[in-house]
This record gives sequence, structure tokens and C-alpha cells, in this order.
Amino acid sequence: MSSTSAETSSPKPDSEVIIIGAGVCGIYMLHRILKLGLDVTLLEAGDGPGGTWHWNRYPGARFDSESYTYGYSFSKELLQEWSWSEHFAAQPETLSYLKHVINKFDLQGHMQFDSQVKAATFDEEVGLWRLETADGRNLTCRYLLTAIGMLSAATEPRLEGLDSFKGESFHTYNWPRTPVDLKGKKVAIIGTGATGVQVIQSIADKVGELTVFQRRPNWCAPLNNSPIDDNEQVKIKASYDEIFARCQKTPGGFIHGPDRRDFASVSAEDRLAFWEDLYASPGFGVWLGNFRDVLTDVEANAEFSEFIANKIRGRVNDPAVAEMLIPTDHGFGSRRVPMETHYYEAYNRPNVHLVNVSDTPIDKITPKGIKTSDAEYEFDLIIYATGFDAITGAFDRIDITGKDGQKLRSKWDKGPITLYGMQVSGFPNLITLAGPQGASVSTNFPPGIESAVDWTADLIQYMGKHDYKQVEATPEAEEAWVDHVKEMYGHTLVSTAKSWFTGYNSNVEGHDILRHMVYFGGAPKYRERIAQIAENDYEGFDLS
Ligand code: NA7
Repeated sequence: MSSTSAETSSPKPDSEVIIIGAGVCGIYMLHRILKLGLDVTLLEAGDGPGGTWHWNRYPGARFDSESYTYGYSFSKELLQEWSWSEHFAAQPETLSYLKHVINKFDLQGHMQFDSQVKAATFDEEVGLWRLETADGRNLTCRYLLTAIGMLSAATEPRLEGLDSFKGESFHTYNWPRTPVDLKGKKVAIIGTGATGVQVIQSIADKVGELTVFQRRPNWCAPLNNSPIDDNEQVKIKASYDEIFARCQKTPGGFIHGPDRRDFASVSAEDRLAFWEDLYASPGFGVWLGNFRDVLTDVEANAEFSEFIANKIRGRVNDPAVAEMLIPTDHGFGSRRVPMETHYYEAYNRPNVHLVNVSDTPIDKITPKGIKTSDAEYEFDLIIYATGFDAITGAFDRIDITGKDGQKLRSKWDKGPITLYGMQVSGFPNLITLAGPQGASVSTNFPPGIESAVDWTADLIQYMGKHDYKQVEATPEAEEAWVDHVKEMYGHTLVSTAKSWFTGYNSNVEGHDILRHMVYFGGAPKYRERIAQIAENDYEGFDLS
């Protein structure tokens, strides 16, 4: 840490703190700032709170995290009074939960909806951020805390004729609030990521015909969801301390942690038994509770990938369709594993068709439907499950200008550059909560953001106590962190696959290069590191 004693006389901002975003992260950040007794405003683009859970209303939207690890851990009372109905709750329940939290902690009065921030400029002279909203309002604040979501900038394909389609079409993120009539309809879906998989398995038996346009298949595994009965509810509520202690220990912040046995030291028979067990168990265990080597060693990965490939072959009746659903460009777990419920069986239905758009690419969207290189298809509805300009996209959509007129967009042109995913040098008092290169974007989100939010609240409190007005990452510390983030990519097979973990998105110009988006060192190490930094008077940050 370095500091200057220069006391700049700074005018009083409209709010000491502005938080952007009323999702899981923004809600908790608001609560913490209010507890510090600071004047705070939260601006949210949507017309209600919930972030991801406000927008993603598509059929089948639900957790892949165990519900009881997704709730906030900060309030024992909240944990005891809320009962999750399923091991992996669906979107409406999560949205109700977040609204319950807002009411309980009396947060609504500090939130302004329909308030999309278009631009944020750091005014060096007065040391304040100047914000501009889409509806033309101007606001100032000292601390700007972005809780703008890691998967909140939805991307439609860059295809000719997108607006020419005469039927209904939308991205899953913008699924209409009014019921969508699917009965008897000819429906197309583009995209087979975690979202597409949830939609396909949920609507296959509700539509007339469903045609899935798949570019690259993903390795999917059973979610094995079930309701939580009264007995289990009691057990869960009695064991929250252990549940969260467990989540604190695992690299991903889930209850599932890697099996550290050496893959090769376990007999083929025992490996198989272990894998069968994982495949039949709920949640991400099959991905994150597997032998560690499965995600780091090519041979172990190939063997497990073959295990899953055989599961797919066993579940899909038509061998040619089964082969189309088995990834060949990446190994299991190197991209985000979509969790499924009877997904593969959907392809056994006579009304579900699979089109491989790697072989026959989509030419364009036509007034009647979709034209590929070898056929034209007619539809009543087209669903774009085409993903997000992940993690940095929400930042790029705001015109953020730091010191010396530097644009965040330009600084991150070739990939994000941050210190702990929390700050960017040249952008004082901007805290990029759930930003790139932090741990929350690669882990179970609520535990991840709870540590980032707590760290931020402590920093702001520390600054108040010491009468500091400005905090800014130093370029040297930032460079060292980015190097470390890059190095961690080398320790996992994730770096071998093109996905949003590695910064690729064919629908966004320039996102065809490797970008180091997330921290793969694991949540415990990350937490330890940022706690240490705080203890060392925010080493790596300039406080003035
Ligand atoms: P993803 O995981 O990014 O998946 C997007 C899917 O859309 C994926 O199958 C893409 O194929 C496909 N896609 C994207 N653009 C196109 C075009 N232009 N043509 C054909 N296919 C396309 O997003 P999701 O919403 O499913 O999941 C995001 C996260 O939300 C998920 O990880 C969870 O954490 C929650 P590709 O694989 O790129 O070939």
C-alpha cells in the first residue's frame, strides 16, 4: 500500500455508494453497505430485482447448484425460515427467495428499477464517478460497485435475416413473461449449452415438432433432482454450518470436491463402480467430485469421456443421433457440463429432430424459418439459446471511462486485466464485483460473491476509518495477478476447449481469441489471498 496525505476537497456525491445490479450479488452488497450506515443507491436495468433469476424465465430454468448451497449463508435466521422445495430449485422459487430476502432486510427502498446505466466516467478533479442512465439522468457517487452479472449480456447469432422472421422468436434470456403457446407448434432451438439442454428436455413433449440446431454437442450428465421432504428439510436446516463449511473447503464452492486419489492407482473395476455411483448421484459430483485427474490429465479425461459417451449411446435409440450428441472436439468437463433430466431421451421422440450445423451451417434466418446449407425449414417459433457475451460483456455495454480518458472497453480489448477480479488500475473506486478473474465467476455463485462482497464492505469501512477517499489497483500488482490467472489456466484441461471460460463467443466480434476470464486456483486459495491482502493494509492497492 502507498498513500498520499493530499486531502482533495471533494463535493458531496448524490450517493456515497452506487451499486449497479439487483441480482444475487447486488442484493447482498446493498445489505452490507446499509449495515455500514452509508448512503447508497442501487440502479437496476430491469423492472424488478433478481438479475439472472428475473430474466431467465424459460421452461426448465433451474439450479445446478444444490438449492441449500445457493441461498445466502450470512443470516442464520434467513436460512432457518426459508425452505427449498427441491434439491435443485426452479427459477420461480429462486426469484421468490430473492424477493423474500429484499423484504426481510428492507432493501427495496434503496433500489431504482428501469435504471439502465449507459455511461460511467471518473471525474478526476473531484474524485467522483459520474453516471448517466438510459433515461437521461445524471448521478454521482464516490464508490461504484458493479454487480452487473456474469451472464447478463445475451448474444443472438450474427446471422442475416434475423429480423425478417415472421413468427415469434426470442433469446432464452428474454423469454416472454406472458405464456408462450407451444402446443402443436413447429419450434426451432439454436444452441445446446446448459440453457438449451434445459429448454429442450422441458418442451419436447409440449410442442408439435422440435428441431434442435446443434453446432457442437456438450457432455451432459444427469441432475438427479428430487423434492426435499419434511425429514430431509429438518436435516438440512440442522446442518447448515457443516454444509457451508464444506463449501468453503472445495475449489468450486459446491458440496462436491475432487477425489484426490491418483486415478491410475485405482483399479479399472473400482473406477467404473465409482463413476456409476457419481452418474447416479445428484448434482455436479460427476464433474467436480470426480478424480482430480479427469480435469487435468488427458488420459484420465479420455477414459471418463468414453464412459459418458457410452451412457449417451445407451440412452439414445438411433445410433447415428447418439454419435451426433457425443462431443469430439473436447473432453468431458473442459467446458461447463450441462446438467440434464431425460435430455437424451428427448431425442427418442418422433417429434424431435437434430440438425448438425457444423456440417450444414445456418445460412440465414428467413421469413419462414431457418435456411441451412442443405435445406430450408419452416417454423412458428425460433428460440435462441445462444449464450452470452460472458463476464466482460456486461461491462462492455456500459461506456466506462477511467483516469486520463481511458476506456475500460479498450483496456480489456484483448482480454480482461484486473487485480483479484476486484479492481482495475486507472479506474479508482470502481469495484468490479463478480468481475472477470475473480473466484465468484468460476465457482458456486453465492458463496463466491459473499466473500467478494464482504471483502468490499471491509475495504470501504477501512477507508472510512483511515479517512481515505480513493482506492486504486497498482499496475504492478495487477500485472502479477493477470500472470497468475494465466498460469492457472495451464493446470486444467479447461484451457484446451473453446467456451466462455476461455473467452470465446462467435457472436461477438473480436472474441475469437483466448481470453483469461476466470480464476482457476480455487475459491479457498482466492479467499485466503484476498484476506491476506486486507490484513496487509491492502497491499497492491494505492490508497489516498
Ligand atoms: P452457452 O453455454 O454459451 O451455450 C450457447 C450455445 O449456443 C452453444 O451450444 C453454442 O454452440 C450455441 N451457439 C451460439 N451461437 C451460435 C450460432 N451462431 N450458431 C449455432 N449455435 C450457436 O450458453 P448457455 O446459455 O447455454 O449457458 C450459459 C451459462 O448459463 C451456463 O454455463 C450456466 O452457467 C448458466 P457452440 O458450443 O459454441 O458451438
